[in-house]
Amino acid sequence: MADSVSPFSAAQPWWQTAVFYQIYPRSFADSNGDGLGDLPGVIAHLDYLAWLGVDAIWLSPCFPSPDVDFGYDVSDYCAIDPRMGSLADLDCLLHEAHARGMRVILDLVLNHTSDQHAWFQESRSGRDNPRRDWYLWRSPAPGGGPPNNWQSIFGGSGWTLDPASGQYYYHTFYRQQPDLNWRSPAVRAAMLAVFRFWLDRGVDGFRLDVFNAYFKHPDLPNNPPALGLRAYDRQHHRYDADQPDMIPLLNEIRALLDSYPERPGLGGRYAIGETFLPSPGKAAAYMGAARLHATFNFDLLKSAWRPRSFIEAIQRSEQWLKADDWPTIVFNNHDEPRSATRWGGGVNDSRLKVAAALLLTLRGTPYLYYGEEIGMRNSDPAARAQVRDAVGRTYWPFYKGRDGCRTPMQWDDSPTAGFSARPECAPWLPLHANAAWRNVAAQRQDPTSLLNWYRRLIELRRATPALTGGMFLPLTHGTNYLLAYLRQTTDQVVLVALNFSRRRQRLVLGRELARAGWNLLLSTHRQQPPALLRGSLLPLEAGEVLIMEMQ
Ligand code: TEU
Repeated sequence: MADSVSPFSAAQPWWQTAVFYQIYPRSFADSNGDGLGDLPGVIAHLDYLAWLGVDAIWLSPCFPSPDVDFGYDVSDYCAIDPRMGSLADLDCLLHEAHARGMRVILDLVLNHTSDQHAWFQESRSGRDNPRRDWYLWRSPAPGGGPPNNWQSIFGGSGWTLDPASGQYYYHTFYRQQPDLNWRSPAVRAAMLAVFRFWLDRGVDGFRLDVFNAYFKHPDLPNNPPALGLRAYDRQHHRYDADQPDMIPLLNEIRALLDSYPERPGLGGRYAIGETFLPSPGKAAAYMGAARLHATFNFDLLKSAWRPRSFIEAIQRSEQWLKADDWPTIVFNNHDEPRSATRWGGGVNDSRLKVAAALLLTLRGTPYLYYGEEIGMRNSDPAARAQVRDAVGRTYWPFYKGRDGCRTPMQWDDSPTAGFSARPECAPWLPLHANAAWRNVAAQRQDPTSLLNWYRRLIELRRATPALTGGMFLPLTHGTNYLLAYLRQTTDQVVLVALNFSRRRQRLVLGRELARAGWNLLLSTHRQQPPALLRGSLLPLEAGEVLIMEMQ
């Protein structure tokens, strides 16, 4: 069965041609009516994902967690949070996903544990504990106070004093997320055992949370000063991330992944890293045959809604990529305000259709975030007291935290929007007010909906080798309204033209392109390829997406 639905060419590995879909399990579907999403909820919606055309799922953490950082503070790496199900449910999810030709990758948060993890409990129990050096403990600086100037990205010093032992421990994130000491051979071995535990169960790979922060400089020197708004940004993170030791570790992780034989219809195991404090250069440096398959850089996500801004982000990335590197295209995740709110511009989804076309026709692996396909909007808490994501309380009202992009998936117009099995239950985060009309059920029925547009784009991508594997050749560079490019293999040339503006525009085609005949593959506005004006001007309606194949 897997083979019959596989779009993958022999030349490209599955993870390059796949469309990924990130599920934030707390918010996707609640099968037992406790207000929190769970694994059976995910299983119940696999047919929906298959209908949409998704090839792989990234599951945000579903391990036991005290929820200080909603799953990104893990208290046991080899178990499932009982509120979300069991190991048997995870096995069932893998089985059901694989039966549909879909892979599942798990989110490993290995830079830090929860302070409730047994390892940290032991480590903090005394200076002589054998696990003391599993974390970064240091005595106060000579005059007292934290050992150095490192900050927590979530606010305040990165060092918290443990009064019992008189020493500080370091945490890049909340104080309830102590950083592990990856220089300890025992930690390294324990973590590689975590990889093996899940690989042996059949998972298809991992997303590695802030992997490039695992190692800190062994001497813990002060970071040099920089210009920035937050205290965290007022230093160069020279010593608290991106240490050379990361490369041999990546080599080892990759060798471990590659030691698992390819499975018929599923292929090899994969790892994508979330680059901490990303730049295109860094993201490229951590990618490679003996490193990670892929890394996130968030330049496209951070782009303004302007063709020039996107083109520049793509060029910045391409300039660093080595011949065999493969980009990742991502507009949304569980940390950032939803693109529909950043770029959407009102209730009309036409801009989101342009964004979807970009996501699914650029060179690289597209990652969708749950609800993006129906244009879910951000929904920030109205008052500080309602904030669940603590960083939003720290910086209120300038930054309201990440709750707004984590609201429950909007399935239908029932009381919990179909999120929960129990209609009277209160979901862990309030539903967006637009759930009554912006939902999967309504959009599935409407052939002009954003949801059906995503589905058509994914289908087209699957059927069009130039879109999955072709070169990217930009046709527009500095224009304010139009973004156009070719995707090209030796056998196929596809032209993608996007009109970002609210007016009709004309794209100037070069002589060869103007002379060619074109078949329409997909358009938001028309059934036939447009007639060229004055021989070489391609007309585009306001907000139009036009994808054509050269005859
Ligand atoms: O995020 C890392 C990261 O860089 C975030 O601190 C980001 O800057 C922040 O979310 C913006 O508000 C990863 C996870 O994606 C995030 O959910 C976790 O909170 C964090 O690591 C700690 O595990």
